[in-house]
Formats: sequence, structure tokens, C-alpha cells
Amino acid sequence: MTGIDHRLPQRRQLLTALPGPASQALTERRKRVVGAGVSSAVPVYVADADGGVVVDVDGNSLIDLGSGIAVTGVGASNPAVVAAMQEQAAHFTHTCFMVTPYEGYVAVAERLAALTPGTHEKRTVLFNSGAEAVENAVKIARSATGRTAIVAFDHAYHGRTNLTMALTAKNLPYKNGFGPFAADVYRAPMSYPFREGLNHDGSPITGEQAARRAISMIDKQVGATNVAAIILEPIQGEGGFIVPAEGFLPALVGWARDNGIVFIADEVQTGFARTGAWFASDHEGVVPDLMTLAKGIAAGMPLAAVTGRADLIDAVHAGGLGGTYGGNPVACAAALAALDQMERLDLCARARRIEDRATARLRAIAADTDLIGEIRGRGAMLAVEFVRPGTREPNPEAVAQIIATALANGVILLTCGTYGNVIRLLPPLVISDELLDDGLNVLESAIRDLR
Ligand code: PLZ
Repeated sequence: MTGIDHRLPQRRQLLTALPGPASQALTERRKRVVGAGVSSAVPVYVADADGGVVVDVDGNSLIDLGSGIAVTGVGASNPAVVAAMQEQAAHFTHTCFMVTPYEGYVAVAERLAALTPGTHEKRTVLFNSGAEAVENAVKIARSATGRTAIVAFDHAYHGRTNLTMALTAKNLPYKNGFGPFAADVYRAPMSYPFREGLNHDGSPITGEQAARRAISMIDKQVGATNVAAIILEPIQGEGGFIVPAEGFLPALVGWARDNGIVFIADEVQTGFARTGAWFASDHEGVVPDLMTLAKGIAAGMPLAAVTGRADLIDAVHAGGLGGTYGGNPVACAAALAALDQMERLDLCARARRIEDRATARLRAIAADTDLIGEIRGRGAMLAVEFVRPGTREPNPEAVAQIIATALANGVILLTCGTYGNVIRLLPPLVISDELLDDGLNVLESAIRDLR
């Protein structure tokens, strides 16, 4: 029970092989006019989507275990969100908040102040994309501290614009040939328990030790007094759904605070009930100085935010932040309705239920194969890291095959990871138990097919 009456039947049904003829025809049209640098993970064209299903132009009904990369937590056509957008669009679609402002923007900022960690005074500025939010968080940190250096982490993903490419770790496909990148960006070692060495006595490296290793690198190579901000995804997304060892985050935040360094939590992927809490920072009681938010905030409308300490954000001169579309009124209406839905349907609890259900299944699958190195994640942000049997060597080939088999059987699954060897589960939070189970059945048999 998810508390929503879905418009489309919530079932997997294939009428053609995938991609079907209508999708294939669109792929041909696309090749003639769409830039080759944009690729699509799933070569079926969408006609409709609702709850846990995506219906393609050939009438096939696929199970969505990706939510358009962690965006449509409340569903891709949630009726409350659709109604709110229609109502707003019927009045005005745009005025530009920098020209003639409107209430929706202010209301979103109020909601974010209340929902994000910490009871201190907060401010919000709205933008269009996650990358734009990250760029602006960096601008704010530099302006407020008068310092310039920014530290990001191994395996980080923060976007595709010039500054955010510099912050992003992985070369292909994100950075290759696109440099030179923004200056004064440094990379510190992450806590990645599955791929971490051991202490001399054979004990695992703790979160605090991993934090000390990063801090020492920053101190020695950059110098704390030069650092405006450190930016970190509390659970890394594109990098492989890496959950740092417990204690890593609090130790870094404490050190940043002691040294006048702004701690930016990039919760673009982890935010808005996805991990079973409003924000991933909540799991360890971390209160970031600034947060970057996007994706789940507005059920698919392009909206992003920087929310955080009033003293930092208000340090920027008047007119220093903005953009034509930032905080578009239709996107704000969608966000307000989506946030209502998250509360009303208690989607944090729903994400935890998805975690329990899916991890139990995944553990059973793992017990039966030597291809799975680790199952990890929180809430409805879960990952399976694949290895070559008997080793920790990444196995991207197995992942590619599993994804292809699952798709052929009508399940949309996404990959991630620096080594391309991680399958991530990001179902809409409103997916039904039955549909989730059916999707996991398909994943299980795709894995079994490999053995
Ligand atoms: N920060 C933590 O996950 C976007 C990118 C997909 P935008 N992640 C999906 C791709 O290949 O482009 C993301 C993120 C984190 C920032 C971003 C950037 O958000 O809205 O894509 O700009």
C-alpha cells in the first residue's frame, strides 16, 4: 500500500522485444538531429509514466528502478504535483524572481529552512540544476570566507559545468577532453570501506582514521587557512553509492568548523526522503553549513537550492546570486506539492521499508553467488558491487550483462561507480511492494543467468 491511486496499471508487461519498432524508429530520427555526446542508458522512448512503471511508445510497461536518477520519488505524474503545476501554469509560468518576485519561491525557502538539519537561522537561494547549486555554494563559501581553495573527494560527482567538472573525480565520461578545469580545487581521500586497506593489526580503518587521513592531506598540501570549503556527498552517488565508515562525516565537519572552513553537503542525490530520512546528513546528526539540493525536490521539474547558514549566504553582495529561471514558479509549485506528498505519504518510512524488503532479497541472492562483493546503501538508495569471483576486482562486464538481461525482461536498472561495477537501485518511493518484488525477481534471474 502506498496511499496513491495510480493512473496506470502497476505491472510489468512486454508486447514487443525491447527496444520495440516505434522506439527504434525514434532512435533513427534522433541520430540525425541529436548530438552524439548525449547518450541514453535505456533505448526505449517514453510515452507515459506513473508510480513504479514507465510505458514506452510501443506499449511496453517497464518497472522503473531508477526514478530518472533519483528524481521522481513521489512518482513521475503524481496527481497532487500535476494539479499544483497546472494551477500555477494557468496563472503565470514566469516573471523572473529577480524582476517581480512571487510567493512560491519564498514558501519553498521556508520549507527548506524547516526540513534541513539544524535549528539555526537559514537562507535559501534557488537555481535550476544540481551543478548550478554546487557552483553557487562554492561562490557563497568563497565570498563569505575570503578564501579560494575547495576540497572535494575521491569518487565524487558534483556536475558537468566547468567548476563542477573540476570537483567531479571520474575522467570518462565526464571530463575527458573538456579541460582546462577551474583552478584551486583539490582532492582528498574518501572513506570507502569495501576498498579500504587495513591497519597493521588487521583491523578495519575507522571513519575517524579515514577523516584524519583526509585532514592531514588537506593540511599538508593545501593548508587549512586557504580552504574556503570542503564539499562531500554524505553517500556518494555516481561514484558508487559509497557509504563512508561511521564517524567519517562528523570528524570532517568538526575539523572544518574548528578551522573556519565551510562544510558543503552535496545532497543532490541523497535528499528528500531517498535514504529513509529527509537528508542523508540526518543519519549521523551532521549539520552542514551549506547544502546543495535538487533532483527529488520537485518531482522532475528543474529546481535546485542552496540552503544553509544565514551568515554565510547573506555575506554575498546584493545582486551577486541569481539567474533568469532560478526558482521558476511552476517548479516551486511542484516542489511544494511534492514536499506535501513526502510528508503525507510518509515517504521516509516508505524508503526504509524498501530498504528492508530489498536488502533481504539482495542478501539472499548474494549468498548464492561469488559475483557480489558488497551490498550497501540506505533507504531506497541501494547498491550491489560486483567483483570477479574470489577477488575484490571490479566486474563491470557482469554488470553490463545483468543490466541488459533485466532490460530485455522489462526492468530499468542503472549502474554507477568509478569502476562501472555497481548496480544501483533507486525506485520511486511510491512503488508498490508487488512491483518492487517483481523487479527484484528479474534482477535475481539476470544474475543467475550469468552463472
Ligand atoms: N551532485 C551528488 O548526483 C547529478 C548525473 C547524471 P545536475 N547526478 C546525476 C549525469 O550523468 O549527468 C548530481 C549529483 C550530485 C550534483 C549533481 C549534478 O546535478 O542536476 O545533473 O546538474
